[in-house]
Amino acid sequence: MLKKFDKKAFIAEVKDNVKALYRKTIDEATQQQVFQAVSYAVKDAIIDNWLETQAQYEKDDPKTVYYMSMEFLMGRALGNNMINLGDYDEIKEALDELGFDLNVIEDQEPDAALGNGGLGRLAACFLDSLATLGYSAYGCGIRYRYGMFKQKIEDGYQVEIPDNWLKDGNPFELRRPEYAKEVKFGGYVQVEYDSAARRNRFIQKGYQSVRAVPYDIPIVGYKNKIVNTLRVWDAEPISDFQLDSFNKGEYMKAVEQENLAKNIVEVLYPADEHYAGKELRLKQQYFFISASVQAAIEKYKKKHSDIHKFYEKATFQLNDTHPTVAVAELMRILLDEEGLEWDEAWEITTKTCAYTNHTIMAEALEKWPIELFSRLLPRIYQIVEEINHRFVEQIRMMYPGNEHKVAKMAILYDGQVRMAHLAIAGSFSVNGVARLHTEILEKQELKDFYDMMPDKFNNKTNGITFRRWLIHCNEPLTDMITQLIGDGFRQDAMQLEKLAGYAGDEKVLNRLLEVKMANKRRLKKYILDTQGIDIDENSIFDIQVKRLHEYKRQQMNALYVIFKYLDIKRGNIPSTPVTVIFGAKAAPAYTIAKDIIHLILCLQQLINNDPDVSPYLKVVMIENYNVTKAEYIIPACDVSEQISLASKEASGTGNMKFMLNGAVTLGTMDGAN
Ligand code: 26Q
Repeated sequence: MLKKFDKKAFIAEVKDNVKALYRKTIDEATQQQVFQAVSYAVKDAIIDNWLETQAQYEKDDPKTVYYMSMEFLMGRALGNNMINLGDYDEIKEALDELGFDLNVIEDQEPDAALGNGGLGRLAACFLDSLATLGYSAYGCGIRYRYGMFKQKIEDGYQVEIPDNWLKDGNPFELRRPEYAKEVKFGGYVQVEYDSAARRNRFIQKGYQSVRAVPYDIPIVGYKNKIVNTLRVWDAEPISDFQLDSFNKGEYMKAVEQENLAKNIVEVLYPADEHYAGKELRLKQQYFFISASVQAAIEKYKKKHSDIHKFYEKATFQLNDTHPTVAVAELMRILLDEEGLEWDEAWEITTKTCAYTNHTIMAEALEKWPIELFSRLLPRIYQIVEEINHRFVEQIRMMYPGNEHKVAKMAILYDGQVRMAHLAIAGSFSVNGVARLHTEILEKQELKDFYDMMPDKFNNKTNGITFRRWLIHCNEPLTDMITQLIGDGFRQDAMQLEKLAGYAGDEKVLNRLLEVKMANKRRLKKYILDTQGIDIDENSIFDIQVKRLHEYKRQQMNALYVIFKYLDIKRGNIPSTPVTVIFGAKAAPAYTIAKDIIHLILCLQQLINNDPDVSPYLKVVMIENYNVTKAEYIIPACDVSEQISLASKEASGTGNMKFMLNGAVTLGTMDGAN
C-alpha cells in the first residue's frame, strides 16, 4: 500500500520549508521559493521509500544494472515525481488551498538538460521504466555544472547561452561525500616485482588526481514504492587526499589539480553524432567511469567475498561508446587491485559489460589518438594494448593469413584507439536500437564482428515512458482514455489495445478531436506568449522537432515550405491552412546546421508577414527546444515529421511520443518508424 497523502501535513511542511529555507512566510515567498519548498516536501515524501527500496535490495541482493551514460536528459522532476508517487491531484489541491497555481510552480523548475537529444533522453526514459518495473538499477553519469546550452534567436540566427541550471540549487539531489572516490590522470606506470606474490605490480606514479563526489537523485517508480538512484559525479580538488603537497613545495601541482577538478565537470559537450577528439572529453569519460566502477566493486565486496562472481550481481550497460573505458577500468581494478590473472579478469569483464550502439554515422565514431589516450591514461592504455594483442590473435586464428580482416577489426590501428571495437570485444552483448538498425549493424556496419561473434548481437527496440509522454504532458487525453478503458494502462501499456474497439465510434472520435483542439489551443497560447507569433488553431499543425542534422532533413522540410509558399502565391489556396513548426538546436560548430536554422527563420519572417500567404501558411521556429517544450508541443501535433534519410536514424524516439499523442506520422522507412 502506498502511504496515504496527508494534505494538512503537506501544507504545514511547505510552510515550514519556506520558513527554514528563506526566513519568510508563505505569503512573502517568491514563486521560485515556493517551488523549492514544495520540492523539498515532495523529496521528503520520497525519502522513506528510497531508504526502504535500497534496504530491500540489500536484503534480496538482486543483480544490479549500472546504466553508464555521459548523458541523462531528465527535464523537470517535480511534476513527474508527483505523478509517480500517485499524489499529483492531491498536491495540486494543496497548492490551490495555499493560493498557488501548480502550473506556475512547475514552471519555476529549470530542465535538467544533462544531455543532447535522443541518446540522453532514452537514458532518462529507461530510468523511469526500470524503477516502475522494479529492477535494481543505477544511472551513472556526470553532474555537469552547465547543461545543454540555451538557444536564443537573435537577428535570424541561433545564439548559445550557458545553461546555469544549478543556480538556485537542486532540491532533489543529495550530496554523498562519504562515497567520494579518487580518480587518477597522467603520470607514468612503474613496474615493480612483488616477490611475496611472485608477480609484477603496476603502479601509476607522478599523476594528477581529482576527488569524485557523488550526488544522488531519486528515480521514483510509478505507484510501486520503488525509488532507484541516478548517481551523478561532481569533481573536487583532491587537497585533502594529499594535504602535504603544499609542504613539499608542489605548489603549482596543487593549483593544477584544482583546475583539473574545475574543468572536468564544467560543461556538457553540445555536439551530438560528431566526434572531435577533445582531451577534456576523454577526461570526463574516464572520470565518471572510474568513480562508478570503483563504487560498483566496493558495493559488491560489502556482501561478497568472491570477486570472480562479480558479473552475477552487476551489469554495466554502456550507452554508446562514450563510457567504453569501463572495459579497461574494470580490468585494471581486477588485475592491479584484486590481484587476478588476465584470463580470470577478462572473463569477469566480458560477462559484465554490454554495449548499445546508437549510430552508424561515420563522423560519430570515437577514435582516440593513441598519443593522447596513453598520455592521459597510461595504465589503461597498457591494458587496452593487451586486449588488442589478444583480440588480434583471435582474429588471426579464425581468419589465418587475412591481414585485411585484422586491419578492419583491430582495436588499435593507424595510431588510434577505436572505442566501438573495444566495446564489442569487451562485452557479452551488442545491441542496436531498432530492428532495422540492428540489421544494418549485422549486415553492413559491424558485419565482420557479427560474422565472428554472432551470438553477441541482439536488438532492443527503443521505447519511451508513458508517465511523462502521456500522463504528464497530456491530461485531457489521459482522462479520455481512462474513461474509456479504465486506468490499467498506466501500469500496463498493452491495455491501450482496448482502444481499438472504438476505432469506428463517431462519438469517441469527435471527443478525440476536441482533446486535440484543446492541446492545440494551449500550444497556440504558449507560442503567442513566448514568441509573439499568432497561429491558427484550425490549421494543420505539421511539426518537426529534434536536433538539427543534415541526415534528419529539416532542409527538405524547409524546401517543402518554400514550394507551398510559391504555390499559394500562384493562387493555389490550400483547403486547410497549415502551420509548419520546427524546433531544433544546432551544435555550435556545425555551420551547415546553423545555416538551415537561419533559412527557417528567414522563411518565418517572410511568410508570416506576407498577407497573401499567411492566412494559409505559417512557419514557427520554436526557440530553445527542450524536454519541457516537447511536453507542450507533442500533444498538439497533427502531422509528425520523421523524414530522415533512410538507414541513418538508428531508432528515433520522438516518433513514438507523437504517435502516443495521436498524431499522424509522415515518415521514411527508417529507424523504428
Ligand atoms: C561523441 C564524441 C564526442 C562528443 C560527442 C559525441 C556524441 C554525443 C552524443 C555522439 C553522439 C551523441 C548522441 C547520439 C544520439 O542521440 N543518437 C540517437 O540515439 C537515439 C536513442 O537510441 C536514437 O533514437 C536516435 O536515432 C539516435 O540518433
